[in-house]
Amino acid sequence: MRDCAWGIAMIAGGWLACSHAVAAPRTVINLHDGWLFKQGAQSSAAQAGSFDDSQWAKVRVPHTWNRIGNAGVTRLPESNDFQGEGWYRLRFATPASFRGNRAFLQFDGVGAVAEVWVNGRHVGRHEGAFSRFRFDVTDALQSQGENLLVVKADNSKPARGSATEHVIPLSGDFFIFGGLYREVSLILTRPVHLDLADFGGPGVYGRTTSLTDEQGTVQVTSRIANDAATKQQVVVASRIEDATGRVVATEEKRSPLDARTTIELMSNLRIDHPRRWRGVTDPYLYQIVVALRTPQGEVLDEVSQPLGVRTMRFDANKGFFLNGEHIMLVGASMHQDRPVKGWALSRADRVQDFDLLQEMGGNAVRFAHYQHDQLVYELADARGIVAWAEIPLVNEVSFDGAPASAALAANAHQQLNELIKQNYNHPSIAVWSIGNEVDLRSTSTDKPARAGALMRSLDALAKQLDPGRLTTHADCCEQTPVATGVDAGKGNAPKPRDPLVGITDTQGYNRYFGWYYGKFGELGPYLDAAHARHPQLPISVSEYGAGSALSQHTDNALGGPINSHGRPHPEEFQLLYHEESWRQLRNREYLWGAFIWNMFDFASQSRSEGDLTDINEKGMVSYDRSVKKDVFYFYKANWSRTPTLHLVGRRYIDRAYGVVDVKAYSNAKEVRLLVNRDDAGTAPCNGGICIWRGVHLVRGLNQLVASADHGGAALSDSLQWIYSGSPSELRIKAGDLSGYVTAEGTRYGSDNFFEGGEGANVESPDVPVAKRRAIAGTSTPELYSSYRTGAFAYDLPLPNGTYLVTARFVEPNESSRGARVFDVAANGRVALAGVDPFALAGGKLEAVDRTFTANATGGRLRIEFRPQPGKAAVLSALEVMPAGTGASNQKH
Ligand code: GCB
Repeated sequence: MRDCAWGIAMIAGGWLACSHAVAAPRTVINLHDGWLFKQGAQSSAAQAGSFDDSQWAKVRVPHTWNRIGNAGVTRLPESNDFQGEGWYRLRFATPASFRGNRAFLQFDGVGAVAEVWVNGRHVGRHEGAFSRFRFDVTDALQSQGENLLVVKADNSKPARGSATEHVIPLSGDFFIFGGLYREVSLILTRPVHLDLADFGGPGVYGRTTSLTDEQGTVQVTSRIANDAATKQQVVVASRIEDATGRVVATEEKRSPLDARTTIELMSNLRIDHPRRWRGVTDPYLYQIVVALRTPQGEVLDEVSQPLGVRTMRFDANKGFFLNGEHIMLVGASMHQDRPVKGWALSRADRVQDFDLLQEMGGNAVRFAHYQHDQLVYELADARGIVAWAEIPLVNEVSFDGAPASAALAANAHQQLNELIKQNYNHPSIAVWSIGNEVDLRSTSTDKPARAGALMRSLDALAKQLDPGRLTTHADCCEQTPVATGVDAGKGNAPKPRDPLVGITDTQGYNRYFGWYYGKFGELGPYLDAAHARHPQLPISVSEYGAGSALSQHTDNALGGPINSHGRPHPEEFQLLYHEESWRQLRNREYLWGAFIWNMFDFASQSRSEGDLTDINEKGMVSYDRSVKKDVFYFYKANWSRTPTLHLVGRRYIDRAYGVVDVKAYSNAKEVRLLVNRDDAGTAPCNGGICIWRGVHLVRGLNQLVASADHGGAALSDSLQWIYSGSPSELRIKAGDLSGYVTAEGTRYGSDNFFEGGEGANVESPDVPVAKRRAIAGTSTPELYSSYRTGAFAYDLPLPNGTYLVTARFVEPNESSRGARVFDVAANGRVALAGVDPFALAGGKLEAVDRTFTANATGGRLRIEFRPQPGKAAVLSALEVMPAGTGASNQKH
């Protein structure tokens, strides 16, 4: 297929032009410019020529009217989350080369339902926001002169009675942008041409049917359409070209074509000593070229498609094999959006996304949760990135838990047909995914999930369309209790949920231990149990991830509970999550892949998290791609072969504590650290992590420089931190990831230096602010809003000397004296005996402080909280100041 050069589609007077328009057998004219746009429903008059569009906005396609996702904790006024109709009108001239030819309009993606009129005539409707579709407009076009193209795009929120009622996805954790957000083009062909009406596919489909080092056989199926009113003779010349354009295999067939028919013709082409597509090692591509000619030799049409010859195999115990060689697929999922532009991305945007994935060392990508632009599959082919392609069957198959309606099932089938037909030839694609978390909705409502029948029919369709690839699906909920809390409250019986794991050939598990539920360490054992439950099923981790806000930091990511659906989301928590998760994934050889959720922060209207609004911030890279988060370098150190050294803590500059653990991510064996030019020692790097414990900062600016030798390459990295505290003072907000600054400017750091116990909040973040119980007896209730509980100790780094230690308590839960009693010991000697916060304060949720004196020796002061048997100590904050500086306010 030959395209017009980009950007030359319009010339003066609105006539379309193309650099080689007339000579080529097929002409593709991009319709970028000259569009008029209006948001909101219009009368049907807008379909016709006489309609007054003089007030409509001039736009360029790709275009979306939506604008979602911004920095800050409130939605900016420039946001536009309108979901409904948007209308586009374009006047364009019939190209001179149209005469005697066929014309098709091609839309690469319209969010979400498109209705199209040409010169007032309705030419088609397409449901689904992600796939390419074409309409034959030959009869609607003027033979010469001006045409009017009108498109209604509708991204109404799916609901009963809405335009998207039966269009997948019914819901999802991503925004469906409205509009002509991918390319629109006009294609002119001869009446005999490769089929353009095959679910938006290229009409040419190649499949490697046998492959050895000596020879590969490629079966090429061509669909040939004769739109003429008379029978035609056609010569179908198929060839394979190598990457230099040299022809390595050919076959010609001659066939009669009845009037107005489409036929399928199969050719078998053999490549001697084929060079394989080897993923990132050698993503070698051939091209399949199919030319249609008249018996006299005139070329009628020609289509080129990528070909990569390779074998892919999934083994339930040993993972993934490319051309017989084992590789663990590691990478991330991607959505398709950016700030301001939304889904209307440029080629350069997509290239940058691949550059970033590859810089991080990814060899695989999950294109979630829907069909992406053709360009990204081409990039995956060209870069050797193994891809997971998917249809947008997400969360549920109906609004009420019933099986999918016939209309929704038909739409899911249509979108799967489109995904597979349009992307069949991309060697990078390893699996077709027929859904994501299809029964998720049932876990949070009292509805059943009857997705089994639809999933089975989709699986069968995928196999029928493409016997050469396996299917997959990303599971959320195998073993999740049914409708926890909902049914329990209502006393209803649990609602049934169809088992989904095992329907597809391979399985993905979306699991978030340590983020949404459970503990980091449960991931590996969970997967082992899943593997044991399904010993024949090749499994992957299709999602794992944690959010991170670039302006939110903590000194110890284990210091308090994470509020996964809210704020804050300290960047350091994301680091710990991934360090711990990857540790469990990397050696589980039965896993065929692990996909981080997500490569980039992305728009999701349901999110108010971290320091952002309408953004899911689990990305390795920020929404605008300007910041590679520290976690990016953790994976780079582990996955990529590029010598890597990165000091962690780039954005946590204003440090709360003067004694810190410094961390670097590197694939060097060891790294040396200088702090303010002083040697802080050489740390070994295990699993990409190099740590220097207990590094002392000076007051003011600190310069940290790390350096390493990586196979002869000298690596270095540096960062600057500021410390404005005093080394002989420590203030810690216990059980909290954020810390706290009083109105007077006294800073309590996040929980740190602790051993044992667990951080908790007095009120769970799920409790609405208005309903939270107040903490009395203090002017700084916020300081008492969290606590450490259990049996625990603090090992405080302090210069030798005598200190006043103030422990701040609140009884969060117990409602009687004696329910919680503990001693506080300093350096092994009891300093406070029989602390009972309820008794001391005279009630629950009353702040109470106790101060005592203790000595630091050998640079440390150890304070232990020792509960009576069967009870748990609590501590909300700890303040340590040199004795003689005056005790802080003591409550009660
Ligand atoms: C999931 C979903 C994905 C969400 C993600 C999250 O399991 O498949 O669409 O965005 O979790 O961040 O919660």
